[in-house]
This record gives sequence, C-alpha cells and structure tokens, in this order.
Amino acid sequence: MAITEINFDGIIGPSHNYAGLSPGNIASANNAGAISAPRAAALQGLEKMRTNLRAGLAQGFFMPLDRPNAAWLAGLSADMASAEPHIRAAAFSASAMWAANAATVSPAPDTADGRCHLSAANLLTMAHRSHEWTGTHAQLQLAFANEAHFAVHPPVPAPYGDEGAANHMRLCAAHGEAGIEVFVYGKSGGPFPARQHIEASKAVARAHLLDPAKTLFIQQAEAAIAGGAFHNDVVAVANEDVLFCHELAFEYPSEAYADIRRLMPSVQIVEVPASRVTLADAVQSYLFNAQLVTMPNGQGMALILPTESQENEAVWSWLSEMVAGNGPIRHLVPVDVRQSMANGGGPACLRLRVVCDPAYVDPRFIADEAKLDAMAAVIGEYWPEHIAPDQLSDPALIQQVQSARAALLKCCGLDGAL
Ligand code: SUG
Repeated sequence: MAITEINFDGIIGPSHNYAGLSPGNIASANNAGAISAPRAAALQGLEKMRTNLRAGLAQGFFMPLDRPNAAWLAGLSADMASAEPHIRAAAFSASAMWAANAATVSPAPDTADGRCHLSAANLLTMAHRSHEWTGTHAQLQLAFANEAHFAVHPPVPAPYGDEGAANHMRLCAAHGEAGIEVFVYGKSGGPFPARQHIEASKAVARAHLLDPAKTLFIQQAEAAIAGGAFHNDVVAVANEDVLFCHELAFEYPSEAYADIRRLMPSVQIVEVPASRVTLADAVQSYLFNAQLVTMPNGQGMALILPTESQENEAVWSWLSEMVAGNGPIRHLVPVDVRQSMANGGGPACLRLRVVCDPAYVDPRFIADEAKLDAMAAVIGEYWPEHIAPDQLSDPALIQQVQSARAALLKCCGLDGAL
C-alpha cells in the first residue's frame, strides 16, 4: 500500500467533563462547571470518524488514557479522596482526546533517515495536560512499533513547552513527497500563556532530522493568543500545497508568507480577512480548526469543520463564497462535535495526522465501520451519561470510568497492552 495521510482520532474518554482548566481557552472558561455528557461526546467523535471513512479517507484512533491518573497523584502524595479540587480535576481530565496535541509528526519523505518521526508533546503549560505524555508515549510506541519505519521520541524536557501538531504545519506537493515543515511558536499572549516555546519546536525539528533549509519557525500573533487562539490550529490549517489561515494568525504575516513562498513557490495561501471574519468570530466558530483533507478521486479539498461554523453568519457566508469560487477548497462538511467544542476542541484538535503506509501501523489502531460499531456499543453500555463537577471524587464514578476504559481496550484487543 502507498504512503497516505491517516487521521488518528482520540476517543473521547469516559471522564470527559468541564472543569475550566485552560486559561486562554475561551470555551473551557465559559463552560467551567457545566454538566458534561461523556457518552454523547464519545458517540459524536465516532460519527466524525465515520464521516471521514465514508469519504474514503484512512482513519485511525487512540484509546483514552487511564483516569484518574493515580501515578501522577501518587507523585503529589495525594489520591482522589484527599486531593484539592483543582488537582483532582487535573488528574481526572479526559484531555488526551485532543490528539492534535499528542505529538508532532514528521513523515518519512521529510527526514534524513527516511523514517516517520513522532515526538510526544510535554504539554507542560497546563497542569491537567502535563501528565498526558506518559500514556501517550506508551501508546505511540505500541501503534508505531515498527522501528524500520518509525522513530518515536520522548517529549522535550522542561521548561520548554511543546503542544505537538497543533502548532506544526506541513506543506508539500502531495503527502508522499518531501515537503516543508512550519513550526509556529508563541512569545507572549497578553494575559494568557504562550504554550509553544521556540526552543521546543527547534528541539523537535532536530530530533526529527529535518533539513534546516526546508524548516521554518514562525511566531504566532500575540493578539491571536490573547484573543483565544491558544494553539495555532485555531487560526490556521495546512494540507498539501494549501495554507488556510486568518489574517491575524501570525505576528509578521508578510514575512511569514514570503518565507513560505521562498521554500515552496507553488503554495496557495488562502487568507481570511479580518474585515470579513473577525478574530472573535474565528475563535467562536472554529472554522480553522477544521480537517483540511484531500478527497479521493480528484474531488479537490474539503474542510471538515464544526457545525458552529455553519451557525455563524459571517463565517458561513465567507466560506460559501470561497467554495463557490475557483480556489483549492471545494467542499464544506460540517460535523457535530459540540461536547468537545465546549472545551475548546474542534474537529482538528481531535485528530493527529500521520502520513505513512498504513500497513506498518499496528492494525489494532486502524478504524473500519465494524470496529466503530463495536466501540459504539461499548460506549453506549459503559460511558457515563453525565458528569457534574461535584462528582469527581465519587468512588462509584471513578469505578465506572475505569471499567468503561477497560471494556473499550478489550473490545479493541488492547487489554493488557496499555
Ligand atoms: O488544551 N481543552 C484543551 C483543548 C485542546 C484543543 N486542541 C487544539 N486546539 N489542538 C486545551 O485547552 C479543557 C479542559 C477543561 O477545562 O476541563 C481543555 O483542556
């Protein structure tokens, strides 16, 4: 089989809840304390995967991590009964669902040793995400165990924050050809933290054996972070030779575009002007947090975007004009991932793109309709219907969350493996 793009979605875990843990993430702050619906959330995620599969795209998935994270709590000499509420919430979070933050991926055609490199992200800026990497790294080592074709790296050490593929874009003529890699870092974000540090981006580029002549480090706009774009993928997305971004995504846009064009003259940059879609509308609607995918059979590119984009008049009218024109993006496919959106995670956050030959990936992580049916049945039976904030220390809920994950691992042949 040929090298192709596979989207690995994080299955939304049974502990999904709204704890307001991410300052700078407007949806997370606005929904802090709301009652979550983990079962509906996970089923929405499965439906998104079905949409991709039915469009003829390759689809994979990652398992939810073991929550609450007892090892992390033990490191703090705490447990769920004794921990302060914010520590308890951090230990319980299902945030690993946002697989775009799991790792940075450099496909084989870009790397000096011809292997696909993956670096687990340390996510150290937010307490609840800082302990994801142990479980994520273990899962990547299992899914991409074939060392002839993959190199899985541990995270960059502290204090340099790395949030993975959400701050990384690859541009190329076609997925299987060598491309350029663009790392987007933040310096400051007004009242909010810049989560991606340039030192981390550079370390990942070195670990991945990228050609410095084909690698760029671009600063994210301070105003974008201050306006709620806590990751670059809230204001920009790339696929093959197309960069789709907001006018205010980068601190120095003309220099950024000139550098990208210098390294890749054939790039098509589709910039959405702030006069048509304000930064606030972009952050609220998440139109850039879309999966920009190349449809099979020469149908051009599609944006798989959240239904919230359809409901925002300014956004939808701009998008409708765009697809009616002669640009590279030809289709709009809204998907309902509202439960994840309410924590600031759109369709693009929920997936990690890996360009590789699917034959070399552990098949237990590759989706088909029958597997999605089986997972839906487990989720329907075991996932909590609702979680209210005051339930996080409830031993019965903790027990339910753990048995739910165990049932899903079993269903996917991964029990005992993770
Ligand atoms: O890191 N939300 C996640 C959303 C991640 C979105 N990912 C990308 N843009 N790629 C975050 O802020 C909220 C959890 C809570 O508040 O309960 C949260 O972690």
